[in-house]
Amino acid sequence: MSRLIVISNRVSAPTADQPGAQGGLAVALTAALREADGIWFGWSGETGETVAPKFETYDGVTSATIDLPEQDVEEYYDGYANRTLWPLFHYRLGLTEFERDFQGGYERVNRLFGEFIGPHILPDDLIWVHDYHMIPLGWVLRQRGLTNRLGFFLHIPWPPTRLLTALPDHRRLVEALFAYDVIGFQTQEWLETFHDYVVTQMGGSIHDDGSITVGGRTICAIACPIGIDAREFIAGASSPQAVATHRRMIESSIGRSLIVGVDRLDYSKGLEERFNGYQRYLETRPEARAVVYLLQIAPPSRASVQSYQDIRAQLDALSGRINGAFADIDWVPLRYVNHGYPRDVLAGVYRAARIGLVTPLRDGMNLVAKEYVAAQDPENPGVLILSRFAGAATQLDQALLVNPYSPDDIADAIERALAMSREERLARWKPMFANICNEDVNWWREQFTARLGGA
Ligand code: GDG
Repeated sequence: MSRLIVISNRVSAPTADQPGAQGGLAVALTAALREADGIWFGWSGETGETVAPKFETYDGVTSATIDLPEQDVEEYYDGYANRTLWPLFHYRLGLTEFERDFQGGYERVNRLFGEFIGPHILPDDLIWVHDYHMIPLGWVLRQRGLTNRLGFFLHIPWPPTRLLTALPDHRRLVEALFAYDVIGFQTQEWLETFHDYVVTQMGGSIHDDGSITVGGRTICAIACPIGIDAREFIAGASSPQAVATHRRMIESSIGRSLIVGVDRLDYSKGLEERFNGYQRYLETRPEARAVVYLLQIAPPSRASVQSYQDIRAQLDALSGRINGAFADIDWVPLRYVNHGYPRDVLAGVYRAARIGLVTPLRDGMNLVAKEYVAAQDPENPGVLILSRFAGAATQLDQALLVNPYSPDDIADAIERALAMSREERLARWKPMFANICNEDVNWWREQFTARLGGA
């Protein structure tokens, strides 16, 4: 069996300092790495001169991290990854910054990764690179003479060709993807958008078996939706911490229905639009006031980037206005919380919520939607309201699908969800739950690595 090498911007394998599993991706990949005696490479999150990777083996999994110089972090991570590619790939041209220095830093850091990781790769290793931070890494490794099987998975959407062509040197970025043997997207839609670029901009051809040829090089491109670690999450939902949280939530919502949102504080998650939709609901259904409340958990992320500071300020103002306008002496319509909670606490919150409100404007997949479904009481499940622009909508099509830009659509869906019979809730929840259990994170990993291994 070949070793598996995983490379991503940050490493979330457990370490002695952080022994707990860090989410579904970490659980799935560490299990695979343990089995395949692999290594997970990435940035340490620290700034400093880049020297040889720091190796650490914990619980059978080896992680290896490097520090990056401050300027590199500014240009590669804050810059090209989070101020150029992230907004552009989420259809937000107006928020996208085009700086040549960012691109330079991005390519420099990818070369740096290649230089420091390259010597640790053995000829039979399977290499799996993750996400938009690392698109050129495969190409860098090929330049170093590597002939290993190389795979790449994009966790975020692939943008429409007309948006992507606004990126200076877009073709250079896409050409780099052809250094990989297998590339994976979250959904068929993103895969087809990629096909469109390849055909219209590169004169490539798409074959019936899904392979793509451009200028004599043929690679395999697949849609391979990521799942959650359903088993772990369901078990977590009946852990003592989850049960205690569930009780606490029920006690604090007597006579009221809880609507819950959980998201990194990111403009792609449609939080402003969600608050507007909820406000529309309160405005137009005065009889419903005081019998619902929205709990929005939104831990800040990427706080050094201006557009994230802006969205945070906008949400502070909007949540204040909603509460100021609608609250009563014994009722607050919106509990808006800017910090994170342990996963088991989240599971208890999800289970207590009559509605899971997940309304990203654009999302590669969205795991919160899947976690909400997984955490429900099988006898009395809540209702998932889901943006049709999340990758998850292709699998969770029994949710109430909404246009997240429309406050009326969101308000109507809230009304419908609150009135929904137990029978209909069960009929909608069951197939979604089955999907989450069948197409879980291990299924996703196996689908991808089977292709990568040449099966
Ligand atoms: C990218 C893509 C794709 C959130 N708040 C807390 C907390 N979270 C956890 C959630 C969930 C995860 O963070 C967020 O995952 P998402 O999938 O919703 O979104 P991104 O972070 O944008 O992820 C996305 C994903 O990659 C995987 O491919 O689905 O489309 O954008 O697991 O539960 N976790 C804890 N406390 C919190 O307060 N513990």
